[in-house]
This record gives sequence, C-alpha cells and structure tokens, in this order.
Amino acid sequence: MKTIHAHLDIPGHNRNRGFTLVELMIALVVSGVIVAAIYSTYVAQQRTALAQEQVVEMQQNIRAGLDIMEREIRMAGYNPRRTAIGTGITTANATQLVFGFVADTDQMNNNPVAVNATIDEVDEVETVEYYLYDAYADADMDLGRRTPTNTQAVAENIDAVEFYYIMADGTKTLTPVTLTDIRSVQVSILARASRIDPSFTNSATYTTVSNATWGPYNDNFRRRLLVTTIHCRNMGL
Ligand SMILES: [Ca+2]
Ligand SMILES: [Ca+2]
Ligand SMILES: [Ca+2]
Repeated sequence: MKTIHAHLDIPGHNRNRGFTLVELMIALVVSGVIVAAIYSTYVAQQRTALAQEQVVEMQQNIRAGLDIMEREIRMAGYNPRRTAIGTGITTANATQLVFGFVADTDQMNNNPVAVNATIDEVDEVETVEYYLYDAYADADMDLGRRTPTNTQAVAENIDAVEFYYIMADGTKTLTPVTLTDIRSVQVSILARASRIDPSFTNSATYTTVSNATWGPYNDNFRRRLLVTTIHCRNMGL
C-alpha cells in the first residue's frame, strides 16, 4: 500500500513534479508554432519543386519535338540529283507546313504508293507535314508529324504553333504565295505543363515573332514560349 501512496499526486505536496497547466499550454502553443513553420516551409518547397519540375518537363518536351522538326525542315527541298519529283515546300501557312525531300538512303520506304512502292528506291521522296492536332484524344493539342503512312506527336501539350516565313527578298509573311521563295521558317511554339498547379494562375500573354498574341489563358497551367529560326538550306539552290 505504501508504494501506491507514493505515486499519488497530492495537491500542494508535490509542486516540483510535472508541469502546470499554463506551462503545458505554452509548450503546446510553441510546438504548434514550430510545426506550422516547418509545414509552411515544406509546402513552399514542394511548390517550388513542382514548378521547377513542370518547367523542366515542358522544356525537355518542347526541345525534343523542335529538334526533330528543325532537322527535317532543313531537309525541305533536298534533291541531290535534281531528278526527284515533289521536293520542296508544298503547303505553307501560319499553322501548317508540308514539304518533301529525297530520303533514298535511309533503308526505309518513305513513299508507300503503288507506283513506286519499291523499298528505298533512288529518288524516293518523303513527304512530311507539321501541324497541331489532338493526339491520344485527351482534349489537349500536340505537335504532330504526319507522313502518308503515319501520324505521331513529336511534342505533347502544345497550345499553339506559328510558322512565319522569311522569303528570298527578305520580306516576312504568314501566308507565302511563291513557296519556292521561302528561305527560312521562324517557328513560335507554346508548350503547356501536363498538369495544373492550383497555386499558380497564368494570366500571361505570349507574343510570337510575327507579333501575334496568345493568351491570356487565365488557368492554372504553366507555359513556355520557344522561338527558333530554321534556315532551309536546300531551298533556292
Ligand atoms: Ca527511304
Ligand atoms: Ca519507296
Ligand atoms: Ca492530346
């Protein structure tokens, strides 16, 4: 029985043991403040990390697509023997670019039509179109690469694209008339993050090289505008 009594907390008798209610309240408030500070730092870091991740993802996505497109647009008009039919730029406007080039050393049949369906015959022409379309039917636009046999997205989540043409006489236009006079293509491309960031509002306006504007979208998607000039080294030879 003695041991049990020794553990009882008798008021006024054992003041130095444990904490008073006020001390406990202070401790609770202080630890609450510390937890809140740590949590808000954590949330801020998470937001920064999410923003950085989205920007990196967009840039990689847009860069990869642009690399493929740049390499091919430079090939427009490639016709080393001067005997191939259908090379050069065949359709050119602000949102669509179609062109052909000789692709007879790539071990691939690039023109699968009956009359010249031979695999990789001499002077066979590959015809390529770049334009925006909704790949995967998920209600967002993507940069498409279309050939007679295949359509694929080379960059996903692209809100807008603009092809602006620099002509042989140095003038620039979105609607070239004499397609053989095209010398360079300036491409503006607006990429969007794949997911929203609820803590971010996009009210920005994006200006293309031709001075057209895109936005404001007033949504929660981050975006990046990329502009590049591609010299069509096989045009005008
Ligand atoms: Ca080929
Ligand atoms: Ca062929
Ligand atoms: Ca899509």
